Amino acid sequence: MNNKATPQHRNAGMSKEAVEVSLGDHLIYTSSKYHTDATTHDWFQITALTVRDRLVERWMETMQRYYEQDVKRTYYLSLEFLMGRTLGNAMLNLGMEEQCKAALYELGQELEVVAEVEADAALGNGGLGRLAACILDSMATLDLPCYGYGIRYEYGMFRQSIENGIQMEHPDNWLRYGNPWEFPRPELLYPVKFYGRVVEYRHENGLLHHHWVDTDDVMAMAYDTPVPGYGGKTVNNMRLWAAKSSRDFDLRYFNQGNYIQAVADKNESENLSKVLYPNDTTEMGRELRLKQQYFFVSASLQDMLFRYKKKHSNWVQLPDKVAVQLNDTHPSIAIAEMMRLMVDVHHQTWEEAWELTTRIFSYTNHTLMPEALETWPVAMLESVLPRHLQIIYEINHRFLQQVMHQFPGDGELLQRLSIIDESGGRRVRMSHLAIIGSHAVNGVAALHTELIKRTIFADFERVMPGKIINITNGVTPRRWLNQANPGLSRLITEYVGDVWLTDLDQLKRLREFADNEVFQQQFRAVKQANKARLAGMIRKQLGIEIDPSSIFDIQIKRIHEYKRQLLNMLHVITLYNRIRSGNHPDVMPRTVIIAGKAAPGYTMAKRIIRLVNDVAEVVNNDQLIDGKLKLVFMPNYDVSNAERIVPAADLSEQISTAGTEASGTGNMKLALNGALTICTLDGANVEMGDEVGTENLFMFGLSAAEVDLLRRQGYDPLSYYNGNGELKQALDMIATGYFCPDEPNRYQEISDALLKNGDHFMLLADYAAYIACQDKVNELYRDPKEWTRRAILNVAGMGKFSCDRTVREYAERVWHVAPIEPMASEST
Ligand code: B1N
Repeated sequence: MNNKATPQHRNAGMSKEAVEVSLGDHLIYTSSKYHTDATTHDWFQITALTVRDRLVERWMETMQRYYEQDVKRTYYLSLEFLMGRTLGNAMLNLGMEEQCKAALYELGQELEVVAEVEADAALGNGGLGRLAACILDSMATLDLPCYGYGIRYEYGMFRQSIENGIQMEHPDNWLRYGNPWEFPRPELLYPVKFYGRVVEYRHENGLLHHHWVDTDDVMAMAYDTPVPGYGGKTVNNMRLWAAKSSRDFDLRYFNQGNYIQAVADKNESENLSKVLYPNDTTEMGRELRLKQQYFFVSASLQDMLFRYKKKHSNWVQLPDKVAVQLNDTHPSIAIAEMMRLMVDVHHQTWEEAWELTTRIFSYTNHTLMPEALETWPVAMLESVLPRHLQIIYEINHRFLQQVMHQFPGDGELLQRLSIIDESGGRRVRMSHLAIIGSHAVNGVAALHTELIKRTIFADFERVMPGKIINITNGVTPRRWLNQANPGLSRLITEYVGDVWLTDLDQLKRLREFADNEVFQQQFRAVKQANKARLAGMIRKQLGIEIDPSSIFDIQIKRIHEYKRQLLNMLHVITLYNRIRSGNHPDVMPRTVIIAGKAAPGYTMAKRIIRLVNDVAEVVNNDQLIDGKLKLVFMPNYDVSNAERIVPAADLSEQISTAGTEASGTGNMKLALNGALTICTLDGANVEMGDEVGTENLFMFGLSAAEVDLLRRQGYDPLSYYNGNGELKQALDMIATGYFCPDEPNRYQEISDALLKNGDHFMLLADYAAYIACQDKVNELYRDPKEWTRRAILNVAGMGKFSCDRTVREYAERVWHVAPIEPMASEST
């Protein structure tokens, strides 16, 4: 390497002694502390910096290599990156864990304790944000050039506590102790415009030009975080933008001598990156949210065009150097922004700009839920982004023109396809903009893709057949198996080698050991140890004693009616009634664990959390139950808690109404860690069944087609209620306040939702099948060998669900990018 500023790799075979020296240096020169004064936070900070130093070398080398080779880069635009903790992952990827552990030990510290004080980077709500994090991990591991672009929220996903059974939200001040992984780039600033008006003038060449003027500007400042791949050769960049007030904006007031107002306004513009919206699969049309979207999109596009311009003098090659993936519609204003930059700022013709734009962009759809499909009021766009609204009109006009030629005389088709929804208050449909402006649109599981093609995007499938494709989600086996479950990882490696870390299909070689008694025993011992550890956590955190030999029946995900935590509760109450009746001696001891956050404004979801806690209070303290059934609500579900809960699961609950969960990714993590799945035919569950054999899953309930048919025929929940004694009993207990005698009608709305208001998610229709399926779970658990055999077959069948496979599909089918071989090591 000829660049003198690039350090030589010092990390090759970094010894325990070298780590110790580095820790000592950072203790003095970074923390300015004596050994005896250092807090656990200090130890974390200096350990992170020691690891970071090694990362930075490879990061700079990677960036330089990309620059020199002028590679095609993929830009992953996402409003959410749910990264969790970084230290463990960074050590694993660099192969430094043993040395760090030993060096800290020499200094009197436990790595496990030190690592626990790292705050999660919780810049996401759930599956969509965690998928973005998994995709970055795979991109780096596969040596694919990638930049994650998003927002550096000052406050991430709220912290949840439970007080008297009720969810309380607390701000997530994750940056309070500093973030050792980020590099602020105060020099890397872009202006982002808002509001103002558009002036037109005719250029001397006769073309009409548009100027967006009198805007309120906010500056976007970059913070970079290294994203290492496994093996640590490629380290990509995640660039998150923070809002800074613009000097121009302030000056207007300063000049008027209004100092206080100027400083107050400065804070206001910095509110843009203050906090993550805590809504998962439900959209709220707030102006601040639209501004967040445009803020990071505008900064990211300016940044990528700036990078391109360093190597190119015209735009012809842009699509050969840039691919942009839109993580749902949240960043889809990027399509209008790219057109604006190309046409207004860089003076390309509309046709040239459109060709470039559609070759660059692609869009992932993550939901069919109508309430999650983003639309913005035309009036709001007109005020916040007036030029973009004009551009959207023009895109729409040209698109509809083309459809009109293709399908003459079908006015309704045009209305349905239009970006502008004219029914009841004019709104801009962002998914239509995203589809029209992209060359590929994908769903996230086979069933989901079929459904979007048949329902919400059926007209697009007709006018642009082939544009919608499926790319099934996946999860990174590095975090979700190797890091989260060292016991199982070691065991797997012992039997089939460690290639599974980067080639998860290798897990299929475990099939030959599924009947092997020694392997089964070892597999069970690992699960037992993980369950004991979780039982310890629950005892310590909640003071609840659970039986580590009971079935650990686990549902961890956002609380949402479509995910049907309530159906799970109906089963718990049914079990409770059966045990109390004394007529069911065959019920195996079971611990039902539920965790997840409810959006703060989602009343029904918060009510469900309260019900779980009320039921738990009654069940866990009933002498007649004699410990055979426990119900635990674990507060504050996040990535780090998931890493402890997932490895301890026997049973994974994936029970959404068929046709509602786009994919699910928790389903994959739990099965990968040896849980058996009880599930509906929804999302990626269907493909999990294909991979492991449906005989090795507990599948039940209506299919998506049956749900649809039943709804059309007229679904009557009362007929199920009246026809099933156990169901009636369970529902009556909820409705009459059995679990809340101090306020008997506390759950009236829950009962009404199911019995009077149509039971939209068809819990009652699926109840009997669910209970029958849980009975099979109960039976199988009596037979530990058979249970373990199936659990092994589940792990063995999870190869497909590595997000390395997911990313390879995007790379080949959507982004058209190839791995960039790292240079041979230059270590001395
Ligand atoms: O995306 C995940 C899927 O596995 C889940 O099935 C799906 O529910 C999830 C608006 C969303 N879809 N839509 C969102 C998140 C935040 C927001 O403000 C919508 N999340 C999903 C990954 O594909």
